[in-house]
Amino acid sequence: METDRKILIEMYRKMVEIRQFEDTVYFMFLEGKLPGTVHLYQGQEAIAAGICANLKKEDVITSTHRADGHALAKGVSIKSCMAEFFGRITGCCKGKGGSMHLGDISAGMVPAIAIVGGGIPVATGCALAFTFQKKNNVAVSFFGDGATNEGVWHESLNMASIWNLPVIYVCENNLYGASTHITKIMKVKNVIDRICSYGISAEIVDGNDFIEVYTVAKKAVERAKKGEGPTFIECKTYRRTGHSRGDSNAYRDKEEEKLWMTKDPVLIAQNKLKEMKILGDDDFKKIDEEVKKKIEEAIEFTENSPFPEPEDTLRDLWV
Ligand SMILES: Cc1ncc(C[n+]2csc(CCOP(=O)(O)OP(=O)(O)O)c2C)c(N)n1
Ligand SMILES: [Mg+2]
Repeated sequence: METDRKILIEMYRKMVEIRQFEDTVYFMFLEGKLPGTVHLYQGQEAIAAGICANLKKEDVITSTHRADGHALAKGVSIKSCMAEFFGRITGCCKGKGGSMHLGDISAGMVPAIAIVGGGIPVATGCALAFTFQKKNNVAVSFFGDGATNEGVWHESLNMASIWNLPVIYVCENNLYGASTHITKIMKVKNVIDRICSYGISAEIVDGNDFIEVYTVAKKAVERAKKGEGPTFIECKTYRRTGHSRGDSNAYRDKEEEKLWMTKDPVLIAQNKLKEMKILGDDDFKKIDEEVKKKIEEAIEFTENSPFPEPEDTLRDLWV
């Protein structure tokens, strides 16, 4: 029970870290200080936190253009994520990747791939490698609903199924691929309705509820580690912000938006933790302040870090 308490508190802390990290970088983006673009993960924090709470450092994840939530939840440090966003040499990819390529192999995160669906075969390959190496680890692929229209998604799932690979496919169904609503590109109601063709164990979960995500992921990790093969988890969720940059979501149905805005995963987590008498308002305030301090330290660290030199461009390349 004490372990459960600790896990729940740690998951909540991760969600707050992601939320505050993003509030900060978005503010700096609007101030014109952040180069490039930004794809916020706001509204989906319970998924990264709930899944990664079940993973060991040696388990690996792959991610997407919306990568910071996955990175922070998997244990890539706030400092190295912040520095990477700002292209500094102290970033997790030495400033060469930016927000869409966050990752750190030493933390068990393959640098994110922004090509939609790109991380799916990589996670499948990592799972295959674990079986060759006789390692009892699991690979997790995070991707959006849009990625399930890519051919490589279907090919990877079939291969993982026939070879019984220790891989977990986590579809974050936020109802949109950029500005396109899911109903315009998929005739079936749920993404898991597509899974029956692969014979993979699949489940739908409320992606805004960290405990539900955690519980389903726990089962999936146990199955994979017992050699029972892949699991597909469809997390129903919603982007609280635009797709990227200054997207105002003008294309979204206002009623749909209003409904989902009432389901803030951070508030849901607070209410659950209060109901379970695990944390109260003072604890939330304390966690907020502790995280705020870490974010401020990360900004200072970033601002004091140099940019890569032109000659670094050709370093760390595999040619
Ligand atoms: C192969 C490919 N096609 C198109 C794009 C442009 N693009 C970037 S993100 C995105 C939408 C992806 O939607 P989804 O997979 O649901 O992820 P979400 O943005 O909702 O997290 C698109 C079309 C891309 N990066 N890669
Ligand atoms: Mg989507």
